Amino acid sequence: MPILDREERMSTDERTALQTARLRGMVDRLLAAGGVQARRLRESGVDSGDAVTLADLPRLPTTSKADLWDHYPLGMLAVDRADVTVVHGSSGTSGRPTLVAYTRNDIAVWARVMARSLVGAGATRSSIVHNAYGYGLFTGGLGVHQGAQELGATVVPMSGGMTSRQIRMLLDLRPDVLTCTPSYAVHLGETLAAAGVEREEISLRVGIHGAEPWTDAMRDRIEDLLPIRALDIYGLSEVIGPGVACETPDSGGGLHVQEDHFLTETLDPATGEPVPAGRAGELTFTTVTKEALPLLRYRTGDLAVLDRSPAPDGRTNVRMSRVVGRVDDMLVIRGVNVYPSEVESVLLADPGIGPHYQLVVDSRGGSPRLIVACEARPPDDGSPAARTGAALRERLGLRCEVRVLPAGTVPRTEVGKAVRVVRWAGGEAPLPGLDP
Ligand code: DLL
Repeated sequence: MPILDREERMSTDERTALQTARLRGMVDRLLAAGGVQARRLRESGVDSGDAVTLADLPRLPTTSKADLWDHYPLGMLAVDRADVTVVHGSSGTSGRPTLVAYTRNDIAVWARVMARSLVGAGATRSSIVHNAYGYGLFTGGLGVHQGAQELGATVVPMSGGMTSRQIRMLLDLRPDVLTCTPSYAVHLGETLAAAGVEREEISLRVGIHGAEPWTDAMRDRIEDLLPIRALDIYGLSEVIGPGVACETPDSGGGLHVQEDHFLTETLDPATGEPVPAGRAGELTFTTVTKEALPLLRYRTGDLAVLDRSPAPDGRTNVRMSRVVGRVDDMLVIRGVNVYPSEVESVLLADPGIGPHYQLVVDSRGGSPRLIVACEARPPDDGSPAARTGAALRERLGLRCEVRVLPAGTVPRTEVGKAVRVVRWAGGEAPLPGLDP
């Protein structure tokens, strides 16, 4: 399988030299820009990028979403406002928007890392990319779009929603690459099946799915519904958008991080210290080539494991595992820590349960309980609730209530990110059929 750029297969020495030079340049740019990051650098004793090495990284100051909020909307720019060509953002799970800015060169870097992801997935100039990530402030739609154009592929800018029109385009244009959230891939697959379209009639060969957490169990479900290899892509607006890291069919089960642009660390969320190799930590990126909004050691809140061993596909950059959870996503139910992804793995391992689910944290009675709302998958053998309840108890050490609801009850997300956790503090049930 081809590799787009030499930077993806550099030797450690070559990459270290490139990263060091870029880190020094970034530190100088931040100091010259004179904002909050410059102040923190000076406070930590750094007055110039000159002598900084990669080994110094753990001692440099960090940034977080709170900094972007404190300087909302665009107070952390490191360039003249006139050099900003595009603004993107995300609404975030808390509903509080974060805005990010790009120069012309930032957009070129983004298009390139996204093109690397597409090539890694097997796309070529002849590919037709059906892009069902949302277009707009969200980075998914336009990010993938620019990457496909950089590659010279044909992109179909579907955006999210209007599923019947998507089906029509899938059948008429015969794309080989599908880009959308994993939950929307399921929805498309089910809609195609419901329309009586046979697997053999579907032209898609690979799917590039991200923007929300998903599991290997969900991958199996997507690959059952569609004749594709379903690959994971990771990214976030603050760092650049989709294309920070992407899986390839033979990356050996990890996502290659484009670490010539994004220096990657995993930190203990509690202490901020680097975690030992092989342990999950908070992904932290330093955007060494970004111009408009360079972020030093940006703490993402996403938890993953890094692997620096050589990958079977010949790429030498670091691999991250799937995101296993978020620092702020962990539910604490009667003293037990639960990550939604862990529930997804157990739930979807049961062939009798469909891929749509929501975790309802019911705190009406004081001490919260976890209700797992899901749907049966045909042929319904009548026992998935009891089986899955037992499996969840075994895996999480927590008794949860599994409610198998009628097909179609769990809301489908056609636009944006799937909502997996809902709170029930009082009043009406968040889903029909939960009241006993
Ligand atoms: O979701 C960028 C993106 C678009 C990535 C399309 C992949 C595909 P934001 O809206 O800023 O950017 O949200 C970023 O989404 O911090 C993670 O918590 C989550 N996330 C993104 N990709 C994955 C993934 C885009 N593959 C936030 N697995 C991140 C799990 C993901 N979580």
